[in-house]
Amino acid sequence: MARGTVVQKIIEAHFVEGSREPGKPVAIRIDQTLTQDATGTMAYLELEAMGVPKVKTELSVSYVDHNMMQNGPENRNDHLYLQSVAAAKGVRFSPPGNGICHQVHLERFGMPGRTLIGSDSHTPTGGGIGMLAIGAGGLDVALAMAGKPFRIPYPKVIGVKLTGKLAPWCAAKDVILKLLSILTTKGNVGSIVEYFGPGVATLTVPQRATITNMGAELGVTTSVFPSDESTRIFLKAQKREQDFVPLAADADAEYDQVIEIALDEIEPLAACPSSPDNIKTIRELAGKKVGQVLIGSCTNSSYRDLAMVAMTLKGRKVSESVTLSIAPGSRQVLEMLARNGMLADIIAAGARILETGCGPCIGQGQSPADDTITVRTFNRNFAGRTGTKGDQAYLVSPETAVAIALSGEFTDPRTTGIEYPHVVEPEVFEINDNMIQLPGGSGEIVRKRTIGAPPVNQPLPDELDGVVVIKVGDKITTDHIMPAGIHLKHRSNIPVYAKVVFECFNEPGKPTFAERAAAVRDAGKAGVIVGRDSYGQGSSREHAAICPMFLGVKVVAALAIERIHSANLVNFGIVPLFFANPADYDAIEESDSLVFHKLREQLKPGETVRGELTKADGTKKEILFRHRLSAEDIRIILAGGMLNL
Ligand code: MIC
Ligand code: SF4
Repeated sequence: MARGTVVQKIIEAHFVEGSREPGKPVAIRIDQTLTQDATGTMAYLELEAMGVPKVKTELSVSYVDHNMMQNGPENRNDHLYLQSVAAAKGVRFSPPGNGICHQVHLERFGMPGRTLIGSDSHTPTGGGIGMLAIGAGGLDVALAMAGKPFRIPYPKVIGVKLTGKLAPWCAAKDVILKLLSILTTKGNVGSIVEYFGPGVATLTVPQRATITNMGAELGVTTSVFPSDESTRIFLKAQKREQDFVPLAADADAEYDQVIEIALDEIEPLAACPSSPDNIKTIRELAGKKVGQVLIGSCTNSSYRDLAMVAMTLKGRKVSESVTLSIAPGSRQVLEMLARNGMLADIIAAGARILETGCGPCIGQGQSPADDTITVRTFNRNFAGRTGTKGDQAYLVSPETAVAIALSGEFTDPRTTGIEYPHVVEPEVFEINDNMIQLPGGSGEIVRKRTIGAPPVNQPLPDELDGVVVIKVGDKITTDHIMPAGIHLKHRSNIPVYAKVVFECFNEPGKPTFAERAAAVRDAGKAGVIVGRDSYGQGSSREHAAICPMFLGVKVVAALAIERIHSANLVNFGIVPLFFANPADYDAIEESDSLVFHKLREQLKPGETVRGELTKADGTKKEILFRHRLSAEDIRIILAGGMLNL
């Protein structure tokens, strides 16, 4: 078992109760929370439903960065609700235009040694500054704001030892892509990645943050770097040196597993369609034509990244066969580029400048043409996430992206003949918090027509008469379950948003998933979803639990379910079960009946659950399920979800 690690030290300093045995739940005190608008409306509606007058955390910040297209009034209605509820509840508010939550939080609020939970799966970005920063569902974030501790499985710690130094044109992004090629997106649930070794000192905080950000794709609880001289320099440049504390693993620290990565052997890589762990070298892809290049997102839009892009573009021209669009991560980054002239170099080269925010990363505009390769500095390339069906999205570093933008095809940036720009990190960043709204004011909450209430579930029935509404395969992401893009604006309106659950699996001329599930519900039965490996990967969106719940789903049965999604299911009263015998996955088909007798009694920590499968032809089979529910989880599920408690 790991000892003497940074992870262990932060957990000890925040330990409330629970176990120190890997896999068993431990409750930790949460110092800071963050929310973004697409998950935040539900989180604050839930906080209101809990009757919490003021947040109890050291710091809570509400960001608007996802839903900024404002096609119709919905987005702005959300912003106004968020702004007013933040003021009333003691939460700081970062309005649209101020930047992506993770980038702004790193710049202005992150503190080494502190705990942070955020209603966004890329909250681990804060690990770059030495925080234990974890993504969670909105309800868990609301509970943390209410002063409740947060439960995680006591982690296994995967130590990643970094040696050497990155060569020119090889980037922090390539380091995390390399790690994804080793650990993949599956099978890491319950672990935390901790970086150590002499290579750590060669990376700046924004580079570390790129690595911890995309660590989310590993499916781990979070990733963390020590806090050292680089951290102090970054905080000083943000005029926050007082927030610095050093934090390092003991010299004789032990990890549960150690992976060594030699930074000097890292080369430019890409995650190929349509999974962040489908890794190839850019050398292998060289010459392939590209139609679109996008630079930005919470992974790669720091000052360093965009300054490097600007210096490479200076005096050159974007290839006529691509469009290059750039979304700076924060207003701080954009303002600095504007003041030092780099923005002009970017514009002169032919790039399209987008608003600071998530933008195309979550399918808000800039969908690629049919049959076109799109290359992005983002962290996710799940099928259809770009907004184009059948898309071919590749994920790369800004170094590789800018080389491709100039040539119009996959190009190893080391082969362009361009001298690698040496970006000098600013001694002092442009500090301008004038848009961060502090709590206070009249306390009046603005609630327009499109702001709904969080739906409430019924307690779990004892006889659960289930019907399999859908059976899906491996690696179903929350983007499959609850599409974002053009549907994102309905996040605060569950009856409308629920219509598109599993939209990508709907077939023309047949009833949609939503229609089938609602028919089962209206017949007084319970919906069952059957998944295979790694069900619920990706985002933290609790809508992937709330909307199925609204449609009457009571059970998700799979071979494996990812951490955040599983917690969201519990929070909304849906039972996450695992096939005890994986072959039973093959025995089940859509429309089969799956009945659980005395389910309330059957659900005990560590005990098997029996279900009775009846096929269309009347044949019956007993199916055994396992679960990993704690006594507390079971209490929540029996009540029909956390809000009922
Ligand atoms: C994402 O990157 O998928 C998102 C959009 O940021 C989500 C949150 C959401 O669905 O609102 C995430 O990563 O948690
Ligand atoms: Fe926004 Fe994309 Fe980051 Fe999610 S991954 S927070 S959509 S920039």
